Amino acid sequence: MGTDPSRTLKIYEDVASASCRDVLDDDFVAWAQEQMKKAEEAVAGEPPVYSYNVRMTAFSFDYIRLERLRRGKALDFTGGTRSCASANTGGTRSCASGRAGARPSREEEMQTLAQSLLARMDEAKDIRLSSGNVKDRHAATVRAWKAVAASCDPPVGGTRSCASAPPPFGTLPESSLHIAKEGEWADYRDDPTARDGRAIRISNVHYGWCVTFHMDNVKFRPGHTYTLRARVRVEKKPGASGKAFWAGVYSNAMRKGCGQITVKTDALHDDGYVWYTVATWKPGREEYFWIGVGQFDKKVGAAVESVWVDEILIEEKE
Ligand SMILES: [Ca+2]
Repeated sequence: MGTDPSRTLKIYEDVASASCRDVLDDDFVAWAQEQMKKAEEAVAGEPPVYSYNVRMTAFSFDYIRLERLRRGKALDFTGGTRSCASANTGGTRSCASGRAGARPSREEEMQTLAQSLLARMDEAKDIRLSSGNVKDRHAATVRAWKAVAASCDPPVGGTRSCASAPPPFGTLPESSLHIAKEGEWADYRDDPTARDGRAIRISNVHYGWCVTFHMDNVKFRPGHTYTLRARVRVEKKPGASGKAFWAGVYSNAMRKGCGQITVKTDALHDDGYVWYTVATWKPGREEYFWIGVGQFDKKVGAAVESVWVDEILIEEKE
């Protein structure tokens, strides 16, 4: 295991960040989850409080695993650890031999974890995922987990029964994206026209980068070129015209953009979803996707009612 004993885990550290993996790497988390399974078996037949204690101890490790999955982990373009069920783009990538079928798909694992964690929160009644200065994170994370848990018919212990085919490898649903000022700038909504029935609705009160996806957990092939696309629809405002939305990929390390688009209302034929290529770039460190309603004059207001994001798709260019 590659955990660094000299690094201290801080209380507000984001478990899905690259820096947190220096302290608690993926192998350690998998090992700890395995120990918890053994502990659960070991206390079978004991008073209920024993298994309760195991379930609650396991919560932390399952939480880390789910957050890393939800926010992009297992998007591995280097070929080593991708699960078979996710590697379904056009048949050009073969599954690693010996692993096929043995592991649940990324989506199935996320859904099972989300359902299990939410059930434990109901059981314990006093679990908080953040406190104090990041109070919004608790509610936002729970809402995102509920979206993951409900993404198909409930399959805990059973077979997943999605009506539609799994999305292409590299797809990240709206529940993987981060919302700033959730409830004010944007929120998660049901949307029958979204591929999976859910989307993020960005309201028209703020044109900053309301919704982001940090790519710390995506494993890119060094030196290769990738595209990031977003499936977006715009709810027009009658009689208004101007910038509908803008989106891009930004590098915190380089302090510059890696690609950006601005879409104007004139270019929109209707209110339906459209795939937009946001950026084509060679990934580096500390990069993230962002999207917001198009810039507007505060006196005049936005040119649209809202902007909806169904999912994003990261693909390696041949
Ligand atoms: Ca969606």
